[in-house]
Amino acid sequence: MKVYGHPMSICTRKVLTTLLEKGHEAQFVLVDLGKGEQKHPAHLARHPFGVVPAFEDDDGFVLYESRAIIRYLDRKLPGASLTPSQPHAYGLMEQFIGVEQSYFSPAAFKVIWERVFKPHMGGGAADEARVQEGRAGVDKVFGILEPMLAKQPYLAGDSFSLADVSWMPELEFLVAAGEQGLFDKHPSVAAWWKRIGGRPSWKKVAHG
Ligand SMILES: N[C@@H](CCC(=O)N[C@@H](CS)C(=O)NCC(=O)O)C(=O)O
Repeated sequence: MKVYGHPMSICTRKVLTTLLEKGHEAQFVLVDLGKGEQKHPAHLARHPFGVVPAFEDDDGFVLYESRAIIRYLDRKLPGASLTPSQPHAYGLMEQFIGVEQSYFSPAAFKVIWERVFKPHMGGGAADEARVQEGRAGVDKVFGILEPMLAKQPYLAGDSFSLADVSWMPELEFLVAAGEQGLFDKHPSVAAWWKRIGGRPSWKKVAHG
């Protein structure tokens, strides 16, 4: 198996975490975003939208979109399932993958871009209005998660699932962006992040 991506990419990190959770090794092929390699013809042949990650299975099957890839890996690979079989838990997992994509990620990315990626790329001063907008969006999402995570340890219920995996990269970058205060305001969200962020898979993806 091959993963084409970048180690700092939020979406690539979801795929790498899933592979580690499943105990499976894949070849990592760097697509250097700093050099614009995601727009080169060789990568566009794998991912027509010119972003990362892309994935290639041993039989040559190619897939893109991080959330599709993690569902595929969980279904295909042996090891503990990251998809609950109980219908309510399954529904919650899908709901929170959707919440991450539709509400959390757009808000969190505003903060992460302005505070982490933009300075890293020499993009100049942060747009503080955009940071505030993103912060308000994250605060709203955390406020919705808070009462639920006060009653259950993971997004889908009692067990860790692909839903938790899909939130991990942005949670880590929010802390790196100096937003620990947003977690402190929502103690059950903070406890959940501590629980999932302490998993060996995530520690390896984020810190090597
Ligand atoms: N919906 C896609 C998003 C992919 C995406 O936006 N990837 C970013 C890195 S996390 C990227 O390649 N950015 C480079 C660019 O936009 O040119 C997924 O989940 O895989």
